[in-house]
Amino acid sequence: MGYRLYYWPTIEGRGEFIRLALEEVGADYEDVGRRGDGADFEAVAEVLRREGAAEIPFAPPVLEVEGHLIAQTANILLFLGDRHGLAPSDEFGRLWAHQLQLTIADWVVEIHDTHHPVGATLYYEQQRAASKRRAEVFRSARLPKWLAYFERVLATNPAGGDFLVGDDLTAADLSLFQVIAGLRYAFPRAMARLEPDHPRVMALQDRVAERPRIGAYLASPRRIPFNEDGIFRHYPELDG
Ligand SMILES: N[C@@H](CCC(=O)N[C@@H](CS)C(=O)NCC(=O)O)C(=O)O
Repeated sequence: MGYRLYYWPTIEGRGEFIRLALEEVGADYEDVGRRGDGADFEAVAEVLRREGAAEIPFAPPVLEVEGHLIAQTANILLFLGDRHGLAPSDEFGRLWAHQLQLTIADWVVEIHDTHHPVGATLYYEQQRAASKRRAEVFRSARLPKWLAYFERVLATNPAGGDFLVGDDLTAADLSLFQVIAGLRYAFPRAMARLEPDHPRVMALQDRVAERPRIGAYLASPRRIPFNEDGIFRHYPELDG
């Protein structure tokens, strides 16, 4: 089955949560924004105004499958998880994994807002002072709270805590991996300070990176390097 992923060509962004899931299951997919035909941004923008689409997406990432357009990162991962064994099969396990996915989505918004506290339509340079305040609060209060939460989820998993849910990988594990990788890029000093207190989260990080398909993907040109246009941006003045 072939999928089409629509996401902005130059950043990992929220598209990366989908790419990691597609790569882990070895899915056949086209990353439309990155096909290199010179119309990459336009190809992604087109899907948002597609004539005759039954489901109109508000924003990318969008996954096209069998003529349907699925949007909202957590929703796409709910679909892929069910289809490709990246989710528990029982009702409450499935809801729990999805709950964690939605929680990660909330975290991602907070991370984004450290460099865009006033609004997404202004450049970072236009909201520097507010970013500094926001990032301070994020680093001192919110980041420790988020990390402690996921450490606790792993510690209390009755199946042992190698993964967030049950005893097997879910899309939520892949997404947590991406958030930690991004935080290490964006806030290296804060993360160096906090990581030792969260050994289970960091062990999961290594476990995901060592998975054969994920490892191959991370080493490939398909993995876009972090940069200062995406969600996880390294501005030294926001770290500490
Ligand atoms: N809640 C949505 C957010 C989607 C979103 O904000 N997409 C960004 C890129 S990461 C975008 O292009 N937004 C355009 C806009 O909000 O106008 C999700 O999780 O997928």
